[in-house]
Amino acid sequence: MYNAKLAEMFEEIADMLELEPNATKFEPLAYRRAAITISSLQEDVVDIYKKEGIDGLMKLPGIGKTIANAIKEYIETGKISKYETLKAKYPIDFLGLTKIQGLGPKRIYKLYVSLGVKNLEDLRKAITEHRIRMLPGFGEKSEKELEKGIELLEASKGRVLLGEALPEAEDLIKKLLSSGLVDKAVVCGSTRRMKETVGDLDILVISEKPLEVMDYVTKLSNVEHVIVKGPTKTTVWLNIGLSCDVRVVEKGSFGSAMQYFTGSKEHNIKLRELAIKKGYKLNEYGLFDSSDKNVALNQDEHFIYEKLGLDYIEPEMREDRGEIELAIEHRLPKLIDISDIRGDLHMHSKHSDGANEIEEMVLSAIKLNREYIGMSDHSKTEHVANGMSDEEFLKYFDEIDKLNDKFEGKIRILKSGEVDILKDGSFDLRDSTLEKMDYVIGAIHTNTNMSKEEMTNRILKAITSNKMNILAHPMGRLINERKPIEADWDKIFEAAKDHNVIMEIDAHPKRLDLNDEMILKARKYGIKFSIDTDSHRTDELSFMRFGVGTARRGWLEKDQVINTLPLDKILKLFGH
Ligand code: DGT
Ligand code: CA
Ligand code: CA
Repeated sequence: MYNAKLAEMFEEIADMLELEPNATKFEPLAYRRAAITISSLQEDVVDIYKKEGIDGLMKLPGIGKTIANAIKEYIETGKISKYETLKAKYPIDFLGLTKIQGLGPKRIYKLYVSLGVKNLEDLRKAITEHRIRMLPGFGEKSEKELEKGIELLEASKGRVLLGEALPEAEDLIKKLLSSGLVDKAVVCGSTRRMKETVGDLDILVISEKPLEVMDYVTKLSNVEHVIVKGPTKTTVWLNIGLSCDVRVVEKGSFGSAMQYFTGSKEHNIKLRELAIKKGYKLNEYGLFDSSDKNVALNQDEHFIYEKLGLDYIEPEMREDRGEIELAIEHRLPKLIDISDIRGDLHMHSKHSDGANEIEEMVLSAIKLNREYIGMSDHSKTEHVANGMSDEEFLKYFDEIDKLNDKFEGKIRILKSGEVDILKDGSFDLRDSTLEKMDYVIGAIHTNTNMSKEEMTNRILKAITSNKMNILAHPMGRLINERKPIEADWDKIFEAAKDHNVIMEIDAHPKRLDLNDEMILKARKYGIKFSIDTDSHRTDELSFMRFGVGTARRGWLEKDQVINTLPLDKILKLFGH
């Protein structure tokens, strides 16, 4: 798949255009939009181009003639001349450097011009030699922050977001299944467990023609190079910057192999110990009794758990966090399922930093069979996100009223806002504006470096004000990029329980916030959760599954998640 590579090139073109004195403001934006469109496409751009040509490409949101032609050029020649020209002028690794918190194209260029920094390696050296603190506009504080940014990046090295890994795995599986060479192909490992980041993909295949399968895999357009190729296991490096193990197994061992390669390792170790206690040997080939007979031959995973005296454990729970003990006692939670979801309470439109009109978001939600959605654009403190004033919110609500008339019987659009919780714990909108909302989402975006005590008090004040219904992305982290805020979560969850404030599970693959561990902690307080996509464009409404996966990793059941409720019940919950 060229999608990921192209998206990266467009991002870099945008970075470089931002430095071009005679480029308009619109140009870099257009390339960034195109990058987002392409990276979230389900289909390979090559396939779109082959089927429908330039016109097919131009039908994609945010892709005009210039960019469609650039895609064509890349497919045909492997190069984009605009990229080459700019790159000759700015020989800098923007992709690597922009991953560091606090570094945008302009600052990167400054570092290049004054210190010759071209990549991460150079940057690290400049920090060690204390050359950055001497630079005007940087100083000692910046130098230390860049150092921290590099540490964060190193800690996450090589792990790719679930939001990128899962669609890639699905694409590979689709191709394998359509190759005519395989009977079955599934994804296992951390991807199947819906872990927020993935170290490598693990794909399991049944086939009578393993050699041909491996030939087929190594030639796929997703593959950058082959790491090892063998008849039972092949490892390839994918264009998206992730390695992938493909294993071909015997038909009779498929269930056992699926159980084994789904992991986690810790879960498997405990399960194997249990098997030994019961007189069995468990491995990727089967479950063997004392006479070495595979009792799980031709059986599925469910059989293995049952044979060991356990209830079936869903993949998202297999982390050795107490699930095996519960399965023995038949006390496992019945996990929430994506089909339980009825609404989506957090999304943006062009009224703040979203890419689509409210109506486009509504149509997209109808396609997903949502019974209701909540429009929740930003409030005024979020200048960069084009946040709205009190007056603008009133017009926003008028537009929602009109759309509710238009879509009556099809979907209900709820009025909300992602309202900034200021430094002192107050909101940046008037009470009269908040009262016009069906429910209020509070969020922290500014002054995120407060001390733990100050931050806790700020959030507690917002919770106890009784003006807020949902706390958005409570931890405020961006996976691999921005650390979570510091706060006393026990106090916050306790107050949330007392004041009926709902904790969000933001389903955006960069956020997944609350994360699994925090959900496990929060659920003990008996509070409720809302799984929201925080969509900024129509195609992001499908992020719901990542939020549901995270909720399942946090052991949540349907009745702990408010957006599984029908419309009337959810309105009642919000006090209407
Ligand atoms: P990742 O790739 O770091 O995101 O995490 P996983 O869980 O996908 O780990 P990976 O790819 O190393 O291995 C896939 C599965 O194979 C793992 O979840 C469980 C199984 N596995 C791997 N190594 C071992 C092992 O040494 N013992 C046991 N019992 N299982 C293992
Ligand atoms: Ca893996
Ligand atoms: Ca692996």
